[in-house]
Amino acid sequence: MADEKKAKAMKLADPLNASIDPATQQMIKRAQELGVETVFDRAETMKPCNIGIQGTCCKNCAMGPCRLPLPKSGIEGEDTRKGLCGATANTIAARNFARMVAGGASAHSDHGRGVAEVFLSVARKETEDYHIKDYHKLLAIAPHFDVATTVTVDGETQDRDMDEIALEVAEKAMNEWGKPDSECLYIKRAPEATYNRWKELGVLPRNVDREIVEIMHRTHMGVDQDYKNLIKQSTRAALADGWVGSMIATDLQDVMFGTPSPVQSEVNLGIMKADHVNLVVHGHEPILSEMIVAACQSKEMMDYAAEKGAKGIQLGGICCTANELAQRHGVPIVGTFLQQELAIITGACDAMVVDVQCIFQNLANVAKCFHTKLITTHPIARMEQNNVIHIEFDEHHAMEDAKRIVRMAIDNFENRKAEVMIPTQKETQVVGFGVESIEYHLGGSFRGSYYTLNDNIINGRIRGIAGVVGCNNARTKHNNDHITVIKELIKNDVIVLTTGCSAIAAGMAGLLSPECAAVHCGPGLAEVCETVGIPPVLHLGSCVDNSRILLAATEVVKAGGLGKEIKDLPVAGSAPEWMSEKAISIGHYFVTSGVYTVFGVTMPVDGAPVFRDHLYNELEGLYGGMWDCEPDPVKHAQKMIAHIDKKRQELGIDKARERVLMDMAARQAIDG
Ligand code: NFS
Repeated sequence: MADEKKAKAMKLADPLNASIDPATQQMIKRAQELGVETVFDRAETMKPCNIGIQGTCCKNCAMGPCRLPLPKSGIEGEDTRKGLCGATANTIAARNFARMVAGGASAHSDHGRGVAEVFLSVARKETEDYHIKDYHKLLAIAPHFDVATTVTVDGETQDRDMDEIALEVAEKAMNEWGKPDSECLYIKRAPEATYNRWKELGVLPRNVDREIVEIMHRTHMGVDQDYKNLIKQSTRAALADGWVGSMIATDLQDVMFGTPSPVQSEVNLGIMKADHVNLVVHGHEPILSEMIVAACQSKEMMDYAAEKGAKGIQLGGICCTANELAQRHGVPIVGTFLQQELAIITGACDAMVVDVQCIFQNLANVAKCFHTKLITTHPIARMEQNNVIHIEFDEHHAMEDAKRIVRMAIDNFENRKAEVMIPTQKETQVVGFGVESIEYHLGGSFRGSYYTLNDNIINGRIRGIAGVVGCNNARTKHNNDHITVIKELIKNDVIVLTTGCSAIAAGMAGLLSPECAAVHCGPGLAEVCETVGIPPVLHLGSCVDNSRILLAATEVVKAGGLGKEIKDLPVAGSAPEWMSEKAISIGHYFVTSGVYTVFGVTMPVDGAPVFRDHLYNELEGLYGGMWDCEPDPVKHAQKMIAHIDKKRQELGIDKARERVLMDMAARQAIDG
């Protein structure tokens, strides 16, 4: 009876309004037919809290929660709103913002620490399952940890022993999280002028853990009550995320699992196969999923699957695990963050293996309605529901654990209960660009460098560079804002670098293929893409790989002609459908690295207009970058383009673009 009432109270999503993707629409409908609830339906039933959304609800002590919404009529004269302790709306919103940065930075950085720990076991030769795959990358990153790659013996310079280098890199990397003195070594990877700016402003991170802990201290009741000072600490923690924790995660993953280079793959629910064992990996850390790839490819597992009547094993990924596996192995991507429940609702998901971050607890409830085995693997991320299996993954017996998981999926193949319904939609995509491959592709085969990219920016064929990243959010139409923003940018000759679920969305819409340049790009960008054979939207990996975007921008600065800092470049950042605390940390390190960054949906700052002005305007005077929020995706992209044009003008290269476009029009007129 109670259940019936609940079912009646539950509103259902309109599939056509919920997503722009036909496969997603089809599966939402399917879920509703089967009576299985999804995030799309819950978003209809539960609306966000009107005060929380403004950022002005404080629950940091038990005298509250104190709620300070902005009066409908706005504030006239002095803002007298305060909590029981006297905390102003600015303090409350800034504390909440800082805690989001802390949450996001800790998620990325703890992932980085996990990678560094595995790398330390590799360097100490304590594991047989992981190895160094890319020695070249190891040698490239060693100097950034102040690790020498050569030694002088009898006055002669010799290469240093690789094992020694690896061990020292591993130890120095681990130190970045908790060393007692000075500053993080990796922060020096930023352009020199930016590093000096941070030093002057007093925001150089000391070590990753300390900056996160200090946010928790400062935001405790009765500590930091100056929104500018709170944001200064948020800057330290966010820089520690982007330039240290996340960057080390990316680099050491490349060293152990290989630096990505462009590879073809497929994306969307249609990659699942009815006659195969479907194993879906979901989460973030490639430590586990790399082993699962190897296990799935082993003859032992393939034979076992055949024995059980399956035509093979189809491995697929969701969220950033998907990006990690796609960029290194071409493993197909099942979908974005919002499609995780839908993968199970196909009825063909024999096992879903999760590690950390972005995992819906409702997966367990959905899995109950099907035969799917839901397997948690990480000691810090377990689920309370009793149908969830926990297999704790350990780098010391990684392959054994991976095989156990794959075997469990194969054994489950014959247990499918519901009728299988897999949408047919899937797209071909090219993924796996990185700092190194952009250099190679845009530098041409004779000189690998960023000069050619810079030349094309200076001569105006490429108007600027945009980073479009981040999540999906059930408060917006799935993928709509990502795709609208990206299309608007490339139509205006802005090349797009993408990561995370935004990258998956781009793949699903066919924007990660070189062929799409002719259809969607402005004439300048189309010409560059066609000449070098790249897509106008470059997939740079997972969310920790936003560090690749920072480094690509740094390379552009180094190649010359476009200013001394990232803030001088014609670049802009965007997270059109963000939802996670990680996105706030990413946004803040982009802003304080000098990038104008626009978020979609909403920003939890509207209840504190003075604090909002600090983020949206005042930060530009300090760092050259600033925050903005624009939920309308076309206006969102236009704001980014306006900023890019402002930077072109400041650099004195605005006229070049007019010339190049005129040339092209003139040329087309002749051709025609
Ligand atoms: Ni990024 Fe990756 Fe996706 Fe958002 Fe979640 S998967 S780390 S947080 S939802 S982009």
